[in-house]
Amino acid sequence: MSRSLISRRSPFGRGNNLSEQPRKARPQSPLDALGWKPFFQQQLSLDEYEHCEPVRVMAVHRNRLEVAGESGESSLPLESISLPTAVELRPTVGDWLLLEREDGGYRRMLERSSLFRRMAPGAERVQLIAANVDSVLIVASCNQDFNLSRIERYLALTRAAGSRAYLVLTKADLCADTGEYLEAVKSLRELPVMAVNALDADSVSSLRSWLAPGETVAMLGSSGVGKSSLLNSLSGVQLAETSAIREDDSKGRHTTRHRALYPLPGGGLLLDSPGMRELGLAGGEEGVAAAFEDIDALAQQCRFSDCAHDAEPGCAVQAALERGDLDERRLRNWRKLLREITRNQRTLAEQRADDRALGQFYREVQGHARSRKQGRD
Ligand SMILES: Nc1nc2c(ncn2[C@@H]2O[C@H](COP(=O)(O)OP(=O)(O)OP(=O)(O)O)[C@@H](O)[C@H]2O)c(=O)[nH]1
Ligand SMILES: [Mg+2]
Ligand SMILES: [Zn+2]
Repeated sequence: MSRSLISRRSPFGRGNNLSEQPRKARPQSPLDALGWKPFFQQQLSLDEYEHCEPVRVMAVHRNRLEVAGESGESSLPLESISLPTAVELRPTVGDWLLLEREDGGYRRMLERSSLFRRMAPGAERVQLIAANVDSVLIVASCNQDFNLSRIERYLALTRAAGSRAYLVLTKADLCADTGEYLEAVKSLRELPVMAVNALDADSVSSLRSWLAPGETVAMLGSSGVGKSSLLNSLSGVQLAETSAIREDDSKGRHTTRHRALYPLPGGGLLLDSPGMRELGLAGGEEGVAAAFEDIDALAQQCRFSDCAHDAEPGCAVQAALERGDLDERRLRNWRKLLREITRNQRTLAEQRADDRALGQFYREVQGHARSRKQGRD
């Protein structure tokens, strides 16, 4: 692929020029501003260091990737990459790729520091959400769409990926009393929370401490909670389209269609994504354990190590429920998420076995075809 075929723009050219912003921290290189870290640098061989340019995947489209690097933004046709069959090894938003300096050709993808994935809705497959995410803004709105169990699900996913989590409660301006929402999220323990008006630049500026320069921050939240509005207010530019929610149930209209990573003027990169109606957990019991530390700790005090926490004698979980120390809804959600993980892992294991069998079948067919051909020659 020739470089001249590639359109080059500044990754910061969409109205938010990083160099124009006053900054307290030490000046960053363009690569640092895109989230480049020693973790990635260390993976380069001497040859790659000399001959390759690292670029970050800013957006994924049907047949091309939008990437950004030291020399600006470009488009990388997917056909120029030999994509591995395993979904988890394919480039997703946030990934770092090495391209040949000479001709822009694809060399390889770098190892990830974190990976967000989910069960693809309606399919027995894993779908990648984003890679190399440092922290997550879980976004929920102070209206009838607020759902504590959904927030717990996002939290489990975030903890499983090993990323930091923050909770942003939007639409504080439309809500008579944010107190009840703040009270409700207290059960989530170690989760820092802020209530904002996502349409107001002053109000969202309080989130900047969670968006340090070079940090990659994803947003998880259902449609209509104000993810794109947050992005627009934080960047000071209308980067993403937004649209009004439905009046009857406060649900959104799935306005954002693509995942994309946006560098913010004060540093930090924000990932805007479509509201995900279904966010099936593809794995990560440890994420659930971390998001439900209280229940996990109780479960370890049960008399029987295989306690199902139903009616067993000496069950610490049931005892906490009776004392009123544990919310029944929270316990139900914990069980539900763990059951879901077990079910999905079984499905994925069967799927992988099927894939392997199919691969073997194709190899055998090819082998037969070759030996028949050799017999004829
Ligand atoms: N008053 C007020 N309106 C808000 C706030 N946040 C979002 N909105 C409005 O809510 C609607 C939905 O906001 P979006 O930013 O499009 O929501 P989204 O999360 O990006 O939705 P999807 O792209 O569908 O996932 C828009 O009409 C916004 O103007 C807020 O804090 N206060
Ligand atoms: Mg949106
Ligand atoms: Zn028990």
